[in-house]
Amino acid sequence: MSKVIDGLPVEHDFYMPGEHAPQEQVWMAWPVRSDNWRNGAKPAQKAFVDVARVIAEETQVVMLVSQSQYKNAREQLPSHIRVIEMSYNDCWMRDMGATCLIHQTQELRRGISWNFNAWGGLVDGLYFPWDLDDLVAEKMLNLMGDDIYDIPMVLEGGSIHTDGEGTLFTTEECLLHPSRNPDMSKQEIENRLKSVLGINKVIWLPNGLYNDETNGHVDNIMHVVKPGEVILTCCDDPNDPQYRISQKALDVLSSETDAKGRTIKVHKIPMPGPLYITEEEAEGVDSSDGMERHAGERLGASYSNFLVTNNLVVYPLLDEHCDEQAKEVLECAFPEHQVVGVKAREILLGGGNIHCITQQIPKVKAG
Ligand code: KQY
Repeated sequence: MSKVIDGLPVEHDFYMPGEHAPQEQVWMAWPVRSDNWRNGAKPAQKAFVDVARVIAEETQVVMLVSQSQYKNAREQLPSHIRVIEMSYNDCWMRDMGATCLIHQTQELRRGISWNFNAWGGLVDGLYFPWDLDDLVAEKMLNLMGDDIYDIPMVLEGGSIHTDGEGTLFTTEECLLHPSRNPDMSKQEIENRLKSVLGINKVIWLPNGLYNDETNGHVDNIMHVVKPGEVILTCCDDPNDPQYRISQKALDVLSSETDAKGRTIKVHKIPMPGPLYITEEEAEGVDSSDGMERHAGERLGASYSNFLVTNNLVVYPLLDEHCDEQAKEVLECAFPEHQVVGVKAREILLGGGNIHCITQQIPKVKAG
C-alpha cells in the first residue's frame, strides 16, 4: 500500500533518472474522446496499439482504459499487454502520469503526483474538467505500491527532460507561462525542481515547437540521448517560424555546460513537413471549446517526440520524405539501440506524439 510522504525527495536522496536508464514498464492510456481524436478515436486506437506492440518487444506495457472501452481495448491489444480499468479525461500519460524517482542506492522507487490542469487550466487549457486526469498519477502509484510525493505545483511530464546526472532541460515558454504557476518566479521554479527532482542545473530553452498546443513542451523539440548529448529538431528553411526557434535553442545548448560541466553534443534531427490538418481529418473531430482542429492548421510535428525504452527507440513516422533521415540520426545517436518507426500521424492529429502518450517506470535493483 502506498503512502503520501512528508518532506522533499532530495532530503531523502531520491532523484529522477534519465529515460535511458533501465525501465520496468511503460504506461499508456487508451484514446477515446471524440473532440480530440477523429472518427470516434478509432484510427488513433490503432496507432496506440502499434506503439504498444513495439514497446512490448522490450518492456512490459500497461494500458489504462475507461470502463466503456475495456472490451474494445482488450480485444485490440495482444494478451501480453496488461489492461487496467481507470477513469481519465484524455490519454496523455506523459503529462498526467506519475514522474518516478529512484533512491541513490537504486533500490527503492517513489513517485510524484504534480497538479495537472489540461495544459493551462482556465487561462488556456485544452478541456474542462480535468479532475480525472489529475488523479491518475496517485492511482497508478497506488497500483504500483510506490510511495507518493504530492507536489503542489502545476507541471506536465512532457515539459521536462532530465539526464539523470543533475541536469534538467525545459522551456521558458511553458514553465513560465501564466497558465501554470503564475505565483512562482523563475528562481522559485528552479529551486522547486531541484528539491523535487534531485537535479542541480536547469537549462532553459526559450521556446518549444512552433504552434504546439502545450505552450511549448520541451519533449516536442528536444530529447536527451544520455548525459552530455541531446537530439534537437532543426529546420533548414529560414522563412519558417521554426527556424529561429530552433536556432535560439541551439545557441543555448551550444553555450551552456551541463550539471557536471560537460559541453553538450547536439544531434540535429530534421523537421517533418511542415504538416497541416486536411479537411477530411478536421471534419472527423467533434468541435469543443479548447482544441482547435481546423483544416489547414499547422501541426506540431517533430521527430524528437520519441520514446527510449531499454534497448529500443520508438519514433514517429510522419513524413515519407524525411522519416529515413530521422532514423539515421537516431541510429547514430543511439548506436546500441534498435530504432523502430511507427506510423504516427493519427497521434499527431491529437496534439502530441509517442513520447507524450507514454510514461516509463524506471527499474530498481532487487533489494
Ligand atoms: O504533447 C503532449 N505532451 C500532450 C499533448 C496534449 C494535446 C491534447 N490535445
